[in-house]
Amino acid sequence: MDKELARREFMREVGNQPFAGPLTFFRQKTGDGTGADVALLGVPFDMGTSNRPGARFGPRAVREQSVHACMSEAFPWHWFRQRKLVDCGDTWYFSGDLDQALGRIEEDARAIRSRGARLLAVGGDHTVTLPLLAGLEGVALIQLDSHDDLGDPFHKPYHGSFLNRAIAAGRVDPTRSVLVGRRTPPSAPSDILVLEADWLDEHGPLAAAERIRERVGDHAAYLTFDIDFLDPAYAPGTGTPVPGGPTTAQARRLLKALRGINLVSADLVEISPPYDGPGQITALAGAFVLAWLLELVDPSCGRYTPAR
Ligand SMILES: [Mn+2]
Repeated sequence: MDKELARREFMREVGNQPFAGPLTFFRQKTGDGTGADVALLGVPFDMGTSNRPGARFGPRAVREQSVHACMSEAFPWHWFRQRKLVDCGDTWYFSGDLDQALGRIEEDARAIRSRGARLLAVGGDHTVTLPLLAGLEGVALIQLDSHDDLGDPFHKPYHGSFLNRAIAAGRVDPTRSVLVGRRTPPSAPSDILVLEADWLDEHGPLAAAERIRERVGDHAAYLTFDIDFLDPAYAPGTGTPVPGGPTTAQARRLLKALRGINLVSADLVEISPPYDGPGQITALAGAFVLAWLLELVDPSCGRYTPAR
């Protein structure tokens, strides 16, 4: 292949034209997760939303904005050429069938994990974290969220009760778990360490990361990033926005400071594109959060230095 052709091939691969071409997460190839280091899965589900719906459009919107995270050679995504990342598409279910949807999400999560890939999922409302935890036992949950999601477990599953159910099912160990960013009333007592949004504002993202590290240690951890963790000024396109939260920059510092924790899986939830602002700022923030999560979920990522 001559040099010019090789250059064009590379540019096509990394998505040099963010406005053109088919959409996958970070322009990566599609697959079922076999042979992949990290598998990305879209979960277009919003039947569990208590307020503004629309999170079913989240995975597509994040795919669209993710092209900005890999559009130039200057961006540190050379990593993508060393590690295998695949887009596993979206969980399929018959629209309107809650039980089938939860079952299918769980099947997809189990299948991807059985193929040896680390699962990184994009919702969907927060209900999806419960089935996404399938196959994991007693993980330390790191939840970045303006709500505690410990709501009434006696109704059908919805986005405000995923955590109660995950603890009851033994998938999450509350004594190793941390919630950061809450600025709504507690729903129920629990053993989870809560770093309120006011605490985060006062002490900053690096102190929060330190508390998380102390709490989680070397234990297998799962990080769930509810986009409503961010202040609605930075992420208006979400189901239940709550002002008084951190900036995207603070979220970035927090996530970068968690490098080295034993993160076995993660998700990004609650992006509702119909409520997004000009420039699709919520989905754009989400795409970059996803990229930062990718660095945490794949432990080799931070150690790779581009050869140039
Ligand atoms: Mn939530």
